[in-house]
Amino acid sequence: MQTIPESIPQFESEKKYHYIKTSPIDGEVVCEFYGADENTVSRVCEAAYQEFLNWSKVPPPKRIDLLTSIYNSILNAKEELVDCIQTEVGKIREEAVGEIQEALDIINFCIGLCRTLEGRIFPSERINHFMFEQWHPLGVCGVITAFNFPVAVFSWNAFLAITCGNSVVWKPSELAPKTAYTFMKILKNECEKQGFGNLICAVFGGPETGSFLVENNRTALISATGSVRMGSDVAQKCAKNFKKVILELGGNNAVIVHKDANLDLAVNACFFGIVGTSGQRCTSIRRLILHKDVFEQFMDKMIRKLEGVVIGDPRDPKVMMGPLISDAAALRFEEVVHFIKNCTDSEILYGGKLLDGFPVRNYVQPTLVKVNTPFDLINNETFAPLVYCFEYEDINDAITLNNSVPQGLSSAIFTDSLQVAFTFLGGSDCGLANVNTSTSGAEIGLAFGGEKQTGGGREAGSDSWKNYMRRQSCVVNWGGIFTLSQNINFPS
Ligand code: UN1
Repeated sequence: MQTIPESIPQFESEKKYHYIKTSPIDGEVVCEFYGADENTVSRVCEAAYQEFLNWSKVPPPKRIDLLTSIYNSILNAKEELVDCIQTEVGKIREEAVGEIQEALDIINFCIGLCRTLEGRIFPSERINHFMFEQWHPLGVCGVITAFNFPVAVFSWNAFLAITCGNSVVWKPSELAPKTAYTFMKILKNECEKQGFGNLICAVFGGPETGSFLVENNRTALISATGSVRMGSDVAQKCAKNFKKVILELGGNNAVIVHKDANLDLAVNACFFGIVGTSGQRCTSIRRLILHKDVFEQFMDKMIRKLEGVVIGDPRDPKVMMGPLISDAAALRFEEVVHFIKNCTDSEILYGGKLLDGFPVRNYVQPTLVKVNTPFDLINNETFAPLVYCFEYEDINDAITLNNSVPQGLSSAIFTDSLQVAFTFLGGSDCGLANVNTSTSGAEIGLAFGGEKQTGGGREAGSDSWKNYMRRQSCVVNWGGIFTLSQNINFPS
């Protein structure tokens, strides 16, 4: 059995928290590891801090060299990484390859950013004064990631962070340690070659290791992806020390299909939103809000497509949907379906079953539930391909329903009416709002993140880089005469 070290750089820890990672595909053991203890986390953070002092002095355009060599080495290791993601997370090949592409895309973006990290100039009310903003790195950025995008979401954070002159300590999910370790080896090797060996570090382990990272006094920022409960805990711990946070927590994403929508387009897009990554993206569709005139037609088409979904070992090229990540996830799916069937005014239109004939019980059917009377559980995200379906008449009611959950990550509408589309864009309270495309599958070019319980963070494109830097407001008096603002004429 492969044993993964507790940290990179490697330090000896107390062998207290033991983890065995098994594949969601067949339960085979992938690797084992011990969680990094407080002492190890603090030594790793110190090493990252020392490297930050070196790296932050490298002019941003010169950082391109390292980013380019990392880009090339990821490209060379693509097959190895795809293999890890498939075995460890259960993604089909197409999606695992897409995840590596997402990492490469953000590096491309960062390479451009190295020459465009800009500050603004503002007019001063004082004569011969020059006012501008500049941005400085923060220090060590702690990055906590979930199992579902073990490479891409870390990449959004880590590459922006180093582009901005920071160093990084990663606490990957205990459900995807081997992918993280394989990725780290590539990064470490490239960083070492350029003389910045501890620029990107890692600590392996579960929630306890995550807490040590959050509470370590060397981390200046924590970017965390995962559950609302975890995010709330991270936010409270960071608030105590005024540490910066970027949170990307639960989604409860809805798609509205209006009566004038191109239904084939809507069905095709929603199909991926439901089935893709076995419903385990934070952007996956959790709710379908369908106009009453198209409800039946949409459902007929969707159910026909769902009947054709080949579920199984994601390494088989015919398979379209792999397993859920764990037995616990399958159990949760089963409990929710049981509750829906027995305790709610709703009906299962499709699916609802765990599949037999596999070595583990992680394989579930994509499931559509028609909700007649809403119930509390709809407010919680079941991280599985389970979708609550609603009917509406008035577009304003549909938007109200979109906004009625505590989370606010992604939203979408299908319509051919400009008026309806812009009414929706103005009305959705989510961080992401799409017209005629689904809630999942965002490009890296825009800022990614959501509101309310999703945590308010923004990662990836646009000006998200500002979250990894501190702003400095600068005034230079170049005239040789002291002048006060607000017209104050102070007696001297
Ligand atoms: C996530 O699930 O945490 O928009 C990220 C998407 C992907 C990223 C998902 N590009 O579906």
